[in-house]
Amino acid sequence: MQELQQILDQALQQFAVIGDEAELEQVKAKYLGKEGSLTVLLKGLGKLSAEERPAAGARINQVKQGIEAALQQRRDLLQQNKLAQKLAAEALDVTLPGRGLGTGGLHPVTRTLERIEQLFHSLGFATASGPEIERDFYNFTALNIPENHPARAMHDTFYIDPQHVLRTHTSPVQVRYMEANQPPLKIISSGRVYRVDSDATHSPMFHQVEGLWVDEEISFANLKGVVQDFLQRFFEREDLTVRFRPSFFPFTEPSAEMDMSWNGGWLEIGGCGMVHPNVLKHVNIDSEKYLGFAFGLGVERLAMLRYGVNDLRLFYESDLRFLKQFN
Ligand code: 2NL
Repeated sequence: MQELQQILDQALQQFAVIGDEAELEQVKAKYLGKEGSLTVLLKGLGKLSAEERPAAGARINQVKQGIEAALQQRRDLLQQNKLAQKLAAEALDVTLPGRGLGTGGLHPVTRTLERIEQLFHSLGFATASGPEIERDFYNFTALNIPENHPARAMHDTFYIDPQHVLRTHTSPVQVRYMEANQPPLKIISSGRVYRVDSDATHSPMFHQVEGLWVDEEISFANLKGVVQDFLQRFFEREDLTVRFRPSFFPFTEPSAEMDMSWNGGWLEIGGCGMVHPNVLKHVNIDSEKYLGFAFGLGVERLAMLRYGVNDLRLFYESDLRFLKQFN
């Protein structure tokens, strides 16, 4: 029984220096495994006399319990240490300064649209808006572009179904507004428009702003004054002038292309004209009593000129290196 005490002492000593859980389980086998020293002693009980057997058995079991208790204690300790290490490694320093949130910013085309609207509001224009999926009637027919007119093909329109298109200009918004309101009307409509077209200077989706002023005495002179005033303010150039060249649009008569002075030359900036009497008739406005002017400007074009961007596609590539420069 001297031997039992030695086994217990040895086991406790060995357990006390083991730092690894797997190793601990291996060492356990040395005592409690199939060939373990305690197991061997237990098996040997059979050789003892019936009188000796109960006391010896009790002693061996006592030592066995001692070893198992020491083993469990060591296991708990190793697990505690492991947890403590993990917590230390993953500790958060709550006193560190935050990383901050990205503040984001407005797209240059959105900024340009907001600037355009603000300037026209200051000139007394209200804003009208309408659907991007538009009925054939509002996009074409009401604008004096009849069935089978080449303009419908000219626009290279995205058709939703035979009666509905992605609007090819913002004019249908103004048609709807004229339908619902009586003159005097002084509005702009701006937003996305769509045409089947894609290269360095054309995107299948782009933005337009159109203006419309309908009243009893409205002239080309008013039109030129409004457009020039707007462009001067938009580009912050008081010396900027506007030039009209005769042109054709089905929805205006007479019609003109608008150029503005730029670096000693002229730059085409949009189109305009006096609202065609047929357009007024479609919305039940008395074309004998009222007349109006209308114009259209390309928003991307204005943004490119103002910001010095040379490729339209940059606006639609979502490259933050480009977009961040505007905020
Ligand atoms: C361009 C040309 C233009 C209009 C748009 C218009 C709208 C109504 C009636 C008559 Cl409701 N006209 N809009 C008129 C002339 C030209 O846009 O080059 N846009 C970028």
